[in-house]
Amino acid sequence: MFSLFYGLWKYMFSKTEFHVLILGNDKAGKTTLLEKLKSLYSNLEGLPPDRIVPTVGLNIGRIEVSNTKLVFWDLGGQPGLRSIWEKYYEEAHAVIYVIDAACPSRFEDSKSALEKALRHEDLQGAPLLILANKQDLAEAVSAEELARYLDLKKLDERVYMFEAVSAYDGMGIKEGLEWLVDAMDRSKRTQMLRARAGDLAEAVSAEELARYLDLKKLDERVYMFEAVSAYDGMGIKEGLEWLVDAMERSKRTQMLRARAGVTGPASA
Ligand SMILES: Nc1nc2c(ncn2[C@@H]2O[C@H](COP(=O)(O)OP(=O)(O)OP(=O)(O)O)[C@@H](O)[C@H]2O)c(=O)[nH]1
Ligand SMILES: [Mg+2]
Repeated sequence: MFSLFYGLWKYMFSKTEFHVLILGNDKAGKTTLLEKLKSLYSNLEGLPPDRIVPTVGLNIGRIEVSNTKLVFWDLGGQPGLRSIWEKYYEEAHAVIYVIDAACPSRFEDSKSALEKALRHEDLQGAPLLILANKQDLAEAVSAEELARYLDLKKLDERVYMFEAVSAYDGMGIKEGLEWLVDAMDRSKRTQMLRARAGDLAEAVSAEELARYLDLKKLDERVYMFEAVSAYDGMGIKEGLEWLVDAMERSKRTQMLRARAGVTGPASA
């Protein structure tokens, strides 16, 4: 039981870390958004827009929002670089998809790249925040218009939201991000990623494991189940003390000692 309570405690009070993938066409404003996020949520002054160059590799940004650590992965959006995106899908808790709302001629390209990403099974269940960026420009369409235009059929069962933002002046970014953190907190995908990372909140107790294994052959053997964590050391001392004691009392130890020519009782 202890392991379950400990797991629950750890689950509730330790800082959660989420990985957020920032995707979208080239020139949509992904890196500008990342730098703005750093300015808004950390002590770091993000790069000014005129120092930002097209992304070829990966930009990483870390911020903290209400006791939650967020790690952003910003990838290059040029068509030749999009094949790299899927390498990051498996570990991502959520996706921010950035669209240049002032450039309707590229909506179709955005839509097909997004649909392709959403079809990938490694992104199953990942909450999706679609940003209609560049709202500081007069010609930018609203979030509603962009949603109508994209008309994404595949979104039905996905947790998603459209938000109008400007990576230049910061408009809408906090609202979008708050929604995303909440969506990741509630998401089944987050549970799944935690379980895969071996989070103790998902671990069953030693008793439950023993019941599950139901080892018939153990009847005559001296044995014990112990709940442990090789990460933080929980349970390991108790298990090892029991094992030393069991070895001292064991007939097998007597037999091995006799074979090695050591005389006297096993506990000597
Ligand atoms: N007016 C305006 N321009 C923006 C905004 N966000 C980005 N830009 C401009 O759009 C261009 C592309 O921005 P980036 O952030 O490099 O775009 P990206 O999506 O990272 O592009 P890749 O790295 O090539 O995939 C730059 O000239 C930015 O200054 C915005 O909110 N408003
Ligand atoms: Mg970029």
